[in-house]
Amino acid sequence: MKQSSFFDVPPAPDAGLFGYEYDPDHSLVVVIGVPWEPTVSYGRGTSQTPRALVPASHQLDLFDPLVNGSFGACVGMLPLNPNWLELNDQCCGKAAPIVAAGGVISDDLQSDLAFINACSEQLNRELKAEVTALLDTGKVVGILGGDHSSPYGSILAHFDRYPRMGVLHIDAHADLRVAYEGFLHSHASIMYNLIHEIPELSRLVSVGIRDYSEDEFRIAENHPSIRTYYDRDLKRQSYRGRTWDDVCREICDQLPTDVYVSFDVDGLNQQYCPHTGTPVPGGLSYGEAIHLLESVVHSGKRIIGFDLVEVVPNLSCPTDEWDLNVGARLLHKLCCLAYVSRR
Ligand SMILES: [Mn+2]
Repeated sequence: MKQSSFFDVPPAPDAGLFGYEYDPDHSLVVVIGVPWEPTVSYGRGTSQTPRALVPASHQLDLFDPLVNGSFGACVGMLPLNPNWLELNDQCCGKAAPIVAAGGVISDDLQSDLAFINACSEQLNRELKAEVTALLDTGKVVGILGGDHSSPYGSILAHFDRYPRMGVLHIDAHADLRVAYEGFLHSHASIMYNLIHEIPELSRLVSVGIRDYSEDEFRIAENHPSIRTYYDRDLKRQSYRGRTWDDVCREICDQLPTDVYVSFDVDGLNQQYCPHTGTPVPGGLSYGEAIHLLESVVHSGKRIIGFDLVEVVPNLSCPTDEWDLNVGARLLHKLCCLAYVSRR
């Protein structure tokens, strides 16, 4: 199913992401949906997004000035892995009492916790293998979560391919917690796990951070690879007259040439993600986030891979597509920038 270039006809309701189907010969940018949220600690629903965002993406106009063309036929999303859907359902059922216990794991919860941790490791292993195979054929790969634990295997696969890469991490949260609530691969632990699994990671630049523990603050301040742009500092600089463009130049200067973008939608102000699971006041505007991402490419760096996580549809009112609309636009922009980076 192709979007028509000549008529303003929307894609069929069952068409793929942005109206296109995955085609191994023509899809240069491949999106993998990871419907995963066992470790979500507050509002749920992000595992629905890989399925729900696809029809919402049909609303977009696909012209992008950076691509200088209608960008869509080069993107394809793989069918959702039915085993991951099944594993997520099993794990979410077992996780609920653990989350409710606030991480105080009684003996009768230990086996369920071990099961969830094993499933997280299975997902990471399988995703890493799948992404590695796609990178081997020259594809650019983006992950659509799911919670912020879902892209872990993909980040590891990208590091194997691009060992000098740095990570640009947009988020309200530092995600430097150690096994939050007992989950080794918690959505709140992904950056902690990353810097420990890859001590040679050259740079982790986190932007928009405004909800973090003292331990996370100490880790961020003391780790030689981490640079954190706290939301309160960004706001103060803005109030004192520093331009966002100037801040973006500084952030880009902190990054190596190869940049992996990990974008938690709650890094944005909640007006752009009203149903995300762990909202925090403050955050980037949509325009600031887009300018930052475009600045990475304009500064001569390459976005070599990405993930978009923690987008949550309005489950109580499915006709309200705002969260998905914003998510689809962010995903499209990330696909465009990764595609432009590839040339
Ligand atoms: Mn977050």
